[in-house]
Amino acid sequence: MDELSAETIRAALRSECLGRQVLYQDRMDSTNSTAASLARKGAADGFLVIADEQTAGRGRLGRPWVAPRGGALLFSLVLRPHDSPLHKCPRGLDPRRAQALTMVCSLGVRQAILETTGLAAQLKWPNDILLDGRKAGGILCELGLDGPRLAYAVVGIGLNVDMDARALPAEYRATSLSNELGRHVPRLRLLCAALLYIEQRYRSLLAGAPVVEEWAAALQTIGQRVELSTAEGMLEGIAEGVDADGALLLRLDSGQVRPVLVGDIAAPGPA
Ligand code: BT5
Repeated sequence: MDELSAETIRAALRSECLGRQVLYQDRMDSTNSTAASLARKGAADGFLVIADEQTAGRGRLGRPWVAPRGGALLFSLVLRPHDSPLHKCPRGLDPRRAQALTMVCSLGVRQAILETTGLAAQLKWPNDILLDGRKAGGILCELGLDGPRLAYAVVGIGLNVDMDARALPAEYRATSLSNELGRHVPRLRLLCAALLYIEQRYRSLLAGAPVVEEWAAALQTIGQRVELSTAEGMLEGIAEGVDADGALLLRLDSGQVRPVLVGDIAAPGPA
């Protein structure tokens, strides 16, 4: 287990903005909750909140995020697209396009995993990071709105790095980088690479470049028959692609194509 601290992180940073301000604690309830409360008090774009252990880590829709102390990367970034030193973007980001922030983070983490370990992670719509078909990480993007405008976003990233994911409940179908490689994987180098590669894509997003093509190309489920659990119930069909906002385009058996922005791919459907 490698030691993380605000000092070791600052010394190893490769990014210009993300992580320049950092709050590290060995234990927090949830880095997303702490980051959101700091954002409400004015924390700047790129503020990093990171912990060795969470007592109430969460995923989407109130689901738990569980990780043993010290073996995972558990961090959140405060992002303020309308007020970023990386690129002047006074119009900010339309909250309806906020899935782009999840795309930026998953692609950055994927590149960091490749650079530091040689492993090629797959992404699963909408927010999973997979290794060999098992879940190694997830992203939780939460928004702070000021009327119709995005005041801030908090993107939280949980990644199973140096831990035995077989100790997690079997139904998670989880793995970790160290499980896949059969060796110890230090977290600090991976964290700093992730911040750099997230920042590069975040900067392009602020400059108006679309990230959706790169994201769609990294998604593992496109072209497959899937079962999708949504607020309206289960839907089944072929995952044909994603639209510019990141909604999954599901071709139903009726031939109709339905965009779904919020949901989970429950299982690959019958062939
Ligand atoms: C996610 O949600 O995948 C987003 C997870 C984000 C976690 C980070 S950690 C830092 C920051 N602070 C927080 O409090 N959260 C963020 P979702 O798609 O809803 O998936 C949640 C599901 O993943 C759970 O219901 C479990 O089935 C599974 N799961 C929980 N812990 C896991 C782990 N360590 N590895 C793999 N799967 C896990």
